[in-house]
Amino acid sequence: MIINKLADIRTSEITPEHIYLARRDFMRGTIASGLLGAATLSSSNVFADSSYSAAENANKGPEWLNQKIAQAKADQQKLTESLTPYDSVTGHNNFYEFGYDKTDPAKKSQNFKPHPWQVEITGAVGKPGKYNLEDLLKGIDLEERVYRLRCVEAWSMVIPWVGFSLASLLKRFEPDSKAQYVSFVTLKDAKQFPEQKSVLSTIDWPYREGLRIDEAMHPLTILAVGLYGKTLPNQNGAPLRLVVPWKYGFKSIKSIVKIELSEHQPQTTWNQIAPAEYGFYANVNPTVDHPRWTQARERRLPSGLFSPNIIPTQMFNGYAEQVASLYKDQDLKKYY
Ligand SMILES: Nc1nc2c(c(=O)[nH]1)N[C@H]1C(S)=C(S)[C@@H](COP(=O)(O)O)O[C@H]1N2
Ligand SMILES: [Mo]
Repeated sequence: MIINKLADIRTSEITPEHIYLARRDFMRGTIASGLLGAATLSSSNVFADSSYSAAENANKGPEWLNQKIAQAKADQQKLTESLTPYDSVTGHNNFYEFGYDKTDPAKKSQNFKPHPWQVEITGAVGKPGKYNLEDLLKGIDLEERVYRLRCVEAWSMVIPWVGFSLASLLKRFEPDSKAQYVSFVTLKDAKQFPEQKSVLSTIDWPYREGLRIDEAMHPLTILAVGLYGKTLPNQNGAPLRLVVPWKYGFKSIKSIVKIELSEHQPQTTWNQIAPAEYGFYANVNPTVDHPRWTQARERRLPSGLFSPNIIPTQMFNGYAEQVASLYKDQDLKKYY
């Protein structure tokens, strides 16, 4: 199996970002000369890493988005960890609208329609409105961000997102002095999300998340529209999802249709279901355990029976230098 084979490749043997960027430059050339096609790509694929060729077969978004993604600026910060292979990033997901098994999102999201898409921005802003995704992204330059993603269930990945800072978007809507929090809502559509019609579901749909305004405005907080240089696969939250790399994965809400600025802390899905287990803040913290398991360690994917790949969890998921000051007066055991 590809995933197991990739698990054996050591970090020192590959330079993923380098390969990735070189590959992307190659892709740009191909798009420009109109040669894009599976046959051309596989025969000219000089890079051995199969995760990149897997990305070539990704579902293609609309042309305006493909073009924007192809022009994304490369990440300046270099993570030393290997990227998680494309197959794991897109084959092991949490997206409960499609089911509770890790492979359900990939299997059951193939008919999901992320285009056309509208996003409403409302609440404590000077200029509220509802926009087509294409109009929302007008004038916004995309960038690549290679981030760790740490799920509260103690597995993690390293994902090369393509997106833009949430702050750059919010500022255009002119948040006012009452804008202390930002909340996000996923699409509600039982025709497209099989679990939303399930009577047994513990989740009160739609999925909701939220951030404090300083967290939302932090330069590490992005909205992603792609990964691995391609449009976001449906299972990863197409067409637009939040990524907050220093918080547990459940904060990074998928397939967003509404962003609301408010004065009071919003209700969020997992906090509402089990407040003793999932806090509003949900900062990655190896010293505050989940009531039912330790948070001191994580399984970095791909991980198998014989190479579980267990690594220590870092404070704020390794982003302490950038974000610790946001919480300097806060007891992180109380505000978990
Ligand atoms: N709408 C929605 N967003 C969601 C979820 C979900 O079930 N529904 N799961 C969250 C959880 S628990 C995690 S770990 C991440 C997983 O993102 P990934 O599948 O792209 O790795 O998405 C988060 N965003
Ligand atoms: Mo998660």
